[in-house]
Amino acid sequence: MIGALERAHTLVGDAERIVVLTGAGVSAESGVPTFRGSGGLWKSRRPEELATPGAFARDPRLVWEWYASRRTFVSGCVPNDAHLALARLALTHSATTLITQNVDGLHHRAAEAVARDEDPTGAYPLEVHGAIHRDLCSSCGLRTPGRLDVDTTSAETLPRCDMCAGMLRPDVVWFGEALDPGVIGASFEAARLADVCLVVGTSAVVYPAASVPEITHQAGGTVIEINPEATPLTSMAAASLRGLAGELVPALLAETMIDRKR
Ligand code: BJW
Ligand code: ZN
Repeated sequence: MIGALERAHTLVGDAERIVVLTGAGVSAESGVPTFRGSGGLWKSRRPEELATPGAFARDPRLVWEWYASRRTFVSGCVPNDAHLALARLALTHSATTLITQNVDGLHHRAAEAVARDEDPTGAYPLEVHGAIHRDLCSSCGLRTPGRLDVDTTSAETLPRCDMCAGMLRPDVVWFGEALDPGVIGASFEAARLADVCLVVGTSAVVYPAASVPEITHQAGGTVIEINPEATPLTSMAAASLRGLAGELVPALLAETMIDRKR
């Protein structure tokens, strides 16, 4: 374990360009449930059954119920030490690209907390799967801030667009839907140029996001993984740190940032 942390520390310390890909595990210690594994189910349904356009077309009330409860829940969660350490890295080391699959907004809030009176935008992540606190009109495509008090009593009470009265949905990317080409394109380009791709708390099974570390690896860069469990990426990782993001990310980056100041 100590060997892997030391190796990862050297790799990050020597890297000029760093890409970070995060998944649900980075927010687990903030209390946000992950998707897969124990506790990753919602009313015994798998994400693949609910996070689809077909599920929304069939039963928008059920899908809204899931998203409204998660939206309310994450609004009460706070960034943990992993989010904060990553925001500090992105603010102090401008050649860092933070990419998240999470829709919970906790990286944004960490950036704002760490930047204080400075500009936080350099630590805002590329959110490849969207944001749960925004709505998207399924008819006209307008994006608007989402409300917390979504009335999921019946299909008739679900939120409607102010502009066209079309049905609103959460502004997230479901299975079978295309990711924003600008956002995933920028992610792939950063991955191609990166010396190191640090992958934190993702099962790395959902594509195209899971291609990010593969692209860095194929382009000659190095992959470092932080996860309590092995993943499909483990075999290509130069260092696999087994443990919790809230402990290992600060342990890795605090030392790295001290070294960078020397
Ligand atoms: C900790 C921890 C702690 C716990 N510290 N770690 C290639 C091959 C096969 C399939 C495909 C392919 N390309 C595309 C597909 C299809 C599909 C896909 O990938 N399917 C696979 C599942 C088989 N992909 C898509 O459909 C994508 N769209 C697409 O490809 O479109 C093509 C297209 C082109 C043009 C026109 C039209 C279409 C879209 C994928 C969208 C995924 N959306 C979701 C829901 C978002 C909204 C919401 O939040 O509800 O995104 S699904 C869900 O999975 C969510 C997550 O972002 C994503 C990834 O999950 P994540 O983050 O990895 O979480 P978990 O739970 O899986 O893992 C947590 C990890 O944390 C675990 O490893 C734990 O061990 C660890 N952990 N505690 C550190 N404290
Ligand atoms: Zn509309």
